[in-house]
Amino acid sequence: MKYHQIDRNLFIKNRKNFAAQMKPNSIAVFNSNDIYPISADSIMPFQQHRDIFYLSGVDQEESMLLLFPDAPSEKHREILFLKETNEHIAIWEGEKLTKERAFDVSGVKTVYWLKDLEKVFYEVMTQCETVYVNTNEHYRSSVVTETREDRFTKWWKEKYPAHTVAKSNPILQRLRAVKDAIEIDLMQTACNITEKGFRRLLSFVKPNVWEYNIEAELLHEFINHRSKGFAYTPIIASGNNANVLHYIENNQQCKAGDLILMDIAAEYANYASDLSRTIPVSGKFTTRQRAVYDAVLRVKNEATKLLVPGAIWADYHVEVGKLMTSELLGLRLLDKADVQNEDPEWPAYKKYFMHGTSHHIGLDTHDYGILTEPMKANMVFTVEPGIYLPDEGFGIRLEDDVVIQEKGVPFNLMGNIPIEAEEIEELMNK
Ligand SMILES: [Mn+2]
Repeated sequence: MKYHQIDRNLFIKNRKNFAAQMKPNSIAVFNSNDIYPISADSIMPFQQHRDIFYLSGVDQEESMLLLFPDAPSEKHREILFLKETNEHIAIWEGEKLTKERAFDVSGVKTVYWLKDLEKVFYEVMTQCETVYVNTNEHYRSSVVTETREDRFTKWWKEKYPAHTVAKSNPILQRLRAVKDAIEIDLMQTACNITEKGFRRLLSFVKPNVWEYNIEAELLHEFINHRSKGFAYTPIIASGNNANVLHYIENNQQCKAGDLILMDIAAEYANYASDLSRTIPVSGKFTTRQRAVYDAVLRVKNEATKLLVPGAIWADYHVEVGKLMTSELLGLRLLDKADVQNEDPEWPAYKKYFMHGTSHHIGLDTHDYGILTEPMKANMVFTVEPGIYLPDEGFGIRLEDDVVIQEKGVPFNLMGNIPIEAEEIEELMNK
């Protein structure tokens, strides 16, 4: 792990909060992700499942966390099962968690090796009535592989068919959506690393650089600051590529006079940041580009103010739609008739701004959070309006990550990252 060790009090609190929601005499289990194969003996870099990470800080494959708040034996209230390590294994596999290190990282006192799992699990299962299963109910999820969690669920259901099941996911969706101060610090670190990458670009971008040159500059800066790299596949889209919303080829040359839309951000300690900026290849916006840019920025600034405790995500989007409609009228991209005759299911502004304005962000870039429930303080959202103009050869999106406050406007974790057109131009021409 490149990141500094996280204060384990975060994980201790997270487990306490989860356990407080569990039914009497129940257990909950959380498994690591698998390491996914490529072919031959090639593998993908490991990415820990965010739920076991959230509840334990264990960032290692083949791990399992078991919570049993009503366990008759106190040492079984929290258990970690880990892949065995010793000095011998360490020579071949590199550093893995010892039982002492696992406690140090997670605060879980009882740590078994995986070879003891069946025996300990049998004892625990004879003492509990309900098992919390960790299914993935994220609103955007579409998973085709069988996860380690799925395999474990199949295994115990076959072996212990008489237990009741309950769902972990709704509890985690609600807990993970509201960030602890320790998490907000980690997210601020991710945003600060992103800022360093973006500032590096402002002096680097010139006509004829290639989109992948920009990607390489960012990755250099991110890894140099203890990030694993991009929090999500970066979008570096010059000219009309900006109008392909999920453009990730990043293989074109940036031409003088064009804009580059970049949706690029670092992760830190598995926490995501999510930034979008749009800059002129030549270091100067044209009058038309600038007019559209400022319109997007005004929508972003006004939309941010609507993220307050009690707001409902869908209603917020209706309000942002009104802000955007008024800007598009100002830019003469829409006229009054377009708005009067609009389909309420697909309002006129969606012709130029067809994606959502905000999503939860945290351990996942599109983080947990139940969108039909009112917003709360310490939820972290992106704000990312855009205007896409294929006929004019450019698209603009601006995006920051903000923390909802108990009172007043959200705190912008990206408040130090240049966004005003003048400042961008000035830094590019220095
Ligand atoms: Mn985003």
